[in-house]
Amino acid sequence: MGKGRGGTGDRGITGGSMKRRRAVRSAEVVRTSAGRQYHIGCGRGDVAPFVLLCGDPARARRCASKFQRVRVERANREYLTITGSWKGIPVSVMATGMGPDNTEIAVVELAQICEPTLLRIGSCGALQKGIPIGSIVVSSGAVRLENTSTWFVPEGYPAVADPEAALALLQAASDLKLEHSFGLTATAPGFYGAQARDVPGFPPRVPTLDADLARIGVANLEMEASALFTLATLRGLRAGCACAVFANRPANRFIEEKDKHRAEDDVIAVGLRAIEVLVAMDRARGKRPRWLPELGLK
Ligand code: R1P
Ligand code: URA
Repeated sequence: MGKGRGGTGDRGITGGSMKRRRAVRSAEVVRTSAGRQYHIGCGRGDVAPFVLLCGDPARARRCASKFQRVRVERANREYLTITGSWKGIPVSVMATGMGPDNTEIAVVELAQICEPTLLRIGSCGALQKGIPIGSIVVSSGAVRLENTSTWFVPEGYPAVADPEAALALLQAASDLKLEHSFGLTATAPGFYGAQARDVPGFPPRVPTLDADLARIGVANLEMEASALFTLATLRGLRAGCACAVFANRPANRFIEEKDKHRAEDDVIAVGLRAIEVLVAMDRARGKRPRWLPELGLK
């Protein structure tokens, strides 16, 4: 049967004897003997229907410290997943490590065990002079500067945020009275060359990239959103992204150490409040396929 697609998964018969039944692991959807996904180390029941994603495991722990109850903690490689509840809503936070390739693994493996809404609570560099360090950028979509997503869809395929997720993040930032912007993100496959940083000894091949993106109205640069949006759209999952601004590229400024935790707490608060808003949208929607403004929040 070709490469095993459409088969019964990762169990089979080896050795030609019906009596000698042994587990055979598929090389396509790889699970551990305990039935957990190979990289994220999570199995069915470990992850809540709402998952906050970030690169940094320390931010995931900071987020989980706000949960009322922690039920599951899984750590494998750079992936750290903590599941608990917040205001009575089951929630997970997952650190994926940095980059679109890590995000691909997270989204694909999560989708094997649940149908989550995925909200990235990241950090970014602002490309526009008027977007201050410490503020929040909510993504409407993302320019696919990375090529992880290109192994699934052609180059013209748009990486767009789910409208409910984007609206919930905007509502959250507004409810929390945080300075925020809404716009296009660009997702780079690196922090230095791919974001046109001028580092001695490592000149970027396209030194004008940041200014070029700014000129066409892109708000911010980070390293995960377009892979998240593309794969979520492909699989029919809701995904959104809010980032705390750590750099302002036109001003050549990076966030002070003393201000970083406050900015992280802000983006965590936006993610958690957005989940509350999404729960209210889902309640108002009932069995309708999607939420509309006329339904309000319940
Ligand atoms: C680079 O410093 C990292 O920070 C941003 C980038 O996307 C990249 O992962 O996001 P996180 O703060 O979520 O890791
Ligand atoms: N994360 C990025 O990817 N770029 C920045 O400039 C800041 C945070």
